[in-house]
Amino acid sequence: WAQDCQVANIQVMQNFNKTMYAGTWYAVGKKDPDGLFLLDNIVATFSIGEDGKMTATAKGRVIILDNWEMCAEMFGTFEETPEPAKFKMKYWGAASYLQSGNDNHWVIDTDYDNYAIHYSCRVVDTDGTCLDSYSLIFSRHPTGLRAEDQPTVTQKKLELCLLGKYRRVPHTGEL
Ligand code: ODT
Repeated sequence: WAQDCQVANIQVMQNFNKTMYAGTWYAVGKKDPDGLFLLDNIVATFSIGEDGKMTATAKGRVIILDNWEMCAEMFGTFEETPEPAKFKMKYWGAASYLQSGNDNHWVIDTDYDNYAIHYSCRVVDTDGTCLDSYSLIFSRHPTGLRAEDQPTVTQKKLELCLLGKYRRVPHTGEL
């Protein structure tokens, strides 16, 4: 298998089914981008509209203005691409001082019922590797990943060239 760290060679979920992906996911692991935004208690809920388009809301604890902590309510719309598991995510916050932007949103792998691995490269370096990425490990269960899903997730982290770069995302039930 190829682990050359080229963004263009990253394998994504085959035959991605957004209807099965819909619903609530709890972030249990995160590799942060430059300029970290979402800290912990991150929960994302995906929906498919009548027009077939995917949208999402996300909540999480954030730090803004360097040291102000709050619970952020975020919204996202997803533009499809020729590859079903690769989206463009336009996002913004319920409040104007929250982050907004347009990121890649790739679903690397999921079994739809237990785990999902998300990846976003914001800046591709001149050598084709990623200069600024973030990635979330999602579970359908706030308590974390099932033991049997951990080897799969570890393998995907390795393929993303991000093994060892994730931190645990706690769910303290504060939100
Ligand atoms: O935490 C960071 O530093 C980067 C976070 C990017 C902003 C996320 C905005 C969420 C918009 C609505 C929800 C979408 C669900 C997304 C799932 C994964 C990406 C966060």
